Amino acid sequence: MEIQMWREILAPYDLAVQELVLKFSSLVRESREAGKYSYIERVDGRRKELSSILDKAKRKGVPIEQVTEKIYDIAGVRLICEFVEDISKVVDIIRSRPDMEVVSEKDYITDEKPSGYRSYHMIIRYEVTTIYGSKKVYAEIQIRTMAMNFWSTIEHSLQYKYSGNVPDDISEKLQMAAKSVYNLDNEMSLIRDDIMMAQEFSYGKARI
Ligand code: 0O2
Repeated sequence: MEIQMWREILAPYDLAVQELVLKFSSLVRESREAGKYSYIERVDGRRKELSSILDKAKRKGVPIEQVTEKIYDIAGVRLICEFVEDISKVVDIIRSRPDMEVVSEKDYITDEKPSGYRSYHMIIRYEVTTIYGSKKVYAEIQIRTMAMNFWSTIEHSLQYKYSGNVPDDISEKLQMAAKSVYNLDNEMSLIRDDIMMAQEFSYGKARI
């Protein structure tokens, strides 16, 4: 397909990422300005590069004409939480939003992947309007703790470095590190109430 054609296809996804990042960042800001603990600590977003979309389509046997219907993470947003308990709160917030239609959910926190990967994934349908008109696109929202994010970022870059064939000894070390991440999240949960109170106190003093 031609470059202009891809621009038209991908424009709604670029806009969806921008809008979703803005909406979730606003939730963080509003909570803090109201002196309330924010269940979301940080928001990231990206539109998948065309080369990665084409790679994924090939890997999954999806014809090029069907990428927008069969690849759900062309628009991707990542919500980073401080504590595991915050993740279900964020999931509830998303489920209750009228502008985000939840299509499917994957709980890799209860059912950790064999690699050690843990994260909560939601696929949503989200409507945007560009110069080409209105369109509902799929977007993937990944929700995870800071510790889970640290692990998955390192693991992802190793997968990239070794082109998906990470040596066994490194995979084993990653699995051990994943257990440490699990333990760290549990230990941090023990002091969650104290940290929440301290944060509400400091945000409560914020300026208008
Ligand atoms: P990238 O480069 O991050 O975009 P499916 O639901 O099976 O049809 P998919 O997309 O494989 O399709 O689903 P899944 O398993 O929910 O994975 C979606 C995304 O989650 C991946 O996107 C990764 O971002 C992340 N992910 C899944 N498994 C792992 C893992 O073992 N390690 C890390 N670090 N991330 C993982 P992409 O397109 O694979 O990659």
